[in-house]
Amino acid sequence: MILDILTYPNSELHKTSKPVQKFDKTLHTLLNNMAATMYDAEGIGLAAPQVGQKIRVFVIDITTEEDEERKLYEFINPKLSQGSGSITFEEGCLSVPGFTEEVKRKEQIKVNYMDRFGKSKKIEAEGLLAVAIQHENDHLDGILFIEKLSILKRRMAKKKLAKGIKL
Ligand code: Y12
Ligand code: CO
Repeated sequence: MILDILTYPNSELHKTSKPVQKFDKTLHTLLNNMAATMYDAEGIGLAAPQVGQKIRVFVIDITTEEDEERKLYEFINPKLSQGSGSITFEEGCLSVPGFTEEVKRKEQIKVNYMDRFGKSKKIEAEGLLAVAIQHENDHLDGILFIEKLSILKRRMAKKKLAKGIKL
């Protein structure tokens, strides 16, 4: 099922999400629907608050048409640690349609998280995957990528988004 994606300036996008406690059918259905919604919208990442669910869950698939297989990541209750290096990447977000801007983030990160069955997992990510994880993890804390811009760029972005002008 394809879910509705909340878009800026919906205030629900600025709320903090709660950890998942039940790893049940309801969670599995949400994860399946989030992946379907992300693929349908041609995105590479989607967090639960973007579809109106304030729980600490996100999905990511950074594979391209050149890759032989799709690799869908499901992160539940993620905890990011030991970031190193820095990377600047032109980011976009399904909740901020038609707007992209460069954001500086950690180049390498370590993540502890759970899978859909509640099993603890660990991953070391770098490059685009690390950027995607940090972007989606910010959604769980109610932070959009436009909040990471310099004050000047953020002010310009918010003005343009308010006027509905695409950059
Ligand atoms: C690097 C940077 C950002 C992320 C977070 C996930 N971001 C997305 O999945 C963005 C998707 C997106 C898709 C759009 O639609 C199409 O391309 C058809 C789009 O275009 C418009 O809104 C007009 C913008 C963003 C992970 C890694
Ligand atoms: Co986003």
